[in-house]
Amino acid sequence: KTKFNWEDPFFLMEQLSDDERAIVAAAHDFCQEKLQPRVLMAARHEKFDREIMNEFGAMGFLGSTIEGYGCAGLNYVSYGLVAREVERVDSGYRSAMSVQSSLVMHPINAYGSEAQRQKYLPKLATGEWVGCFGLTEPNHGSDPASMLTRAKPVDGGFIVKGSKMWITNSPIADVFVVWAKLEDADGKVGGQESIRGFVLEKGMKGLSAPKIEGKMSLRASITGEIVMDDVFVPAENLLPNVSGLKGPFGCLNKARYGIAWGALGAAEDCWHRARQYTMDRQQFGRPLAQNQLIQKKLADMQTEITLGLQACLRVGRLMDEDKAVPEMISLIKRNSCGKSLDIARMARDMHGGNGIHDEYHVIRHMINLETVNTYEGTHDVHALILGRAQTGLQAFY
Ligand code: TGC
Ligand code: FAD
Repeated sequence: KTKFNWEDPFFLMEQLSDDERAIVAAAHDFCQEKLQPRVLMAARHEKFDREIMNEFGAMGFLGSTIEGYGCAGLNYVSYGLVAREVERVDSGYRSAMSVQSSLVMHPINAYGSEAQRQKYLPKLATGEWVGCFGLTEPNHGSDPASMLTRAKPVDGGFIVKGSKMWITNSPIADVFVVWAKLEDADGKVGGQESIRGFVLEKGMKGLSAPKIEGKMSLRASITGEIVMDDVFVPAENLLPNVSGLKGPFGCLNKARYGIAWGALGAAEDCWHRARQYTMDRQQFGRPLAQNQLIQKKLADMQTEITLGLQACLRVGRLMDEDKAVPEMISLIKRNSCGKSLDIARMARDMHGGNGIHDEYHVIRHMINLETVNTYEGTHDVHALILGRAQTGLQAFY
């Protein structure tokens, strides 16, 4: 007779192939054995351990959906399952992995020349090189079409000028995928269709990436600016096969999909910790978990996580069948982030005073999820994408 499994109510694991289950097991063990013991001090002291990128590389986590060039060639469901395991430990570690995979390796693979693929992908796959993705600017976040970064054609290449803000991995990056508007011969730029991708490299004259200090969220991930002060970029570093916002947005589709799985991993960690804590802690002569209010919160967490994971699996299967469209990804990115943030706040509350201490982990997830709910399109921007798709009415402008 079928029994209810409180941790996996709809038997998600049974819906996976043998290979996918093996990937979950390997990723889970790696994350719990190698990442979990480091995260408390990393977040407390705001230190990203660069070595983690090489360890991700050795596990096959970097650019894992790419075929060839030293990449694992996994399907999108597996990519999501790995993101969930990494983010069960910390959203910052998942960030480092998803930027490298979806926002740096994917555009080089999808929009780059064969020479660019050969040059960059193998070293990014092992973690020997770290990459970052520069779209957001100090004054242009939700509206990247208004970006001010410019590329001026010159003999043999381009002069790139501008600055990017809030860039994951930039202070330690070797490779910078940067989006800029290409000027015409008269020094003019058109609309979003003039946006092009450029691959910059550490050491180029005029390029710097200062760290942003004082982040209260995602402290185990390193974030910085990208400052481009008339950087000469050789012609062969232009990504030749895409122009317009569909270039960066094509990358964001992949990363947002991974975030949808990942955020639920963080939520699961909060749920499991809140359940255990309230079963162990006694108040008024009985476990906290014996109170109706506490059980309702646990039931709400279980419900949202279970439904959210089924949605991620469905979209992952559609991605693997090449049938997913961006609105589906907006729906799950928004749902997973918003629900996970609510769950983390609830778990923090259920831990009482202890909940504000980092050794109980829930407050770290909670403040991380504030970023996850904001980056890659805020919760409200994804609502507007979905609103536009069902009404045909543009609410952004
Ligand atoms: P819009 O008119 O909607 O579109 C312009 C062109 O882009 C195409 N497009 C897409 N293509 C592929 N995938 C998508 N998801 C696409 N969305 C749009 C569209 O078809 C059109 O192409 P074409 O050929 O017809 O010209 O552009 P808009 O300016 O109205 O955009 C509005 C809006 C708000 C939806 C968009 O700008 C948006 O999504 N804003 C959010 C910005 C964002 O997500 N930034 C993320 C920065 S990277 C980051 O946060 C990394 S954190 C990483 C980590 O640490 O994990
Ligand atoms: P704004 O766009 O100024 O938005 C502020 C508020 O206004 C939000 O609540 C938003 O929902 C709301 N809003 C905006 N427009 C509308 C509208 N039309 N209608 C209603 N409400 C609206 N970017 C990168 O390019 N690469 C990275 O690697 C990267 N990593 C990041 C790491 C961290 C830790 C953080 C915090 C951010 C990162 N980002 C990165 C930037 C991130 O994508 C942006 O912060 C995000 O897109 C929001 O842009 P913004 O901060 O400029 O906010």
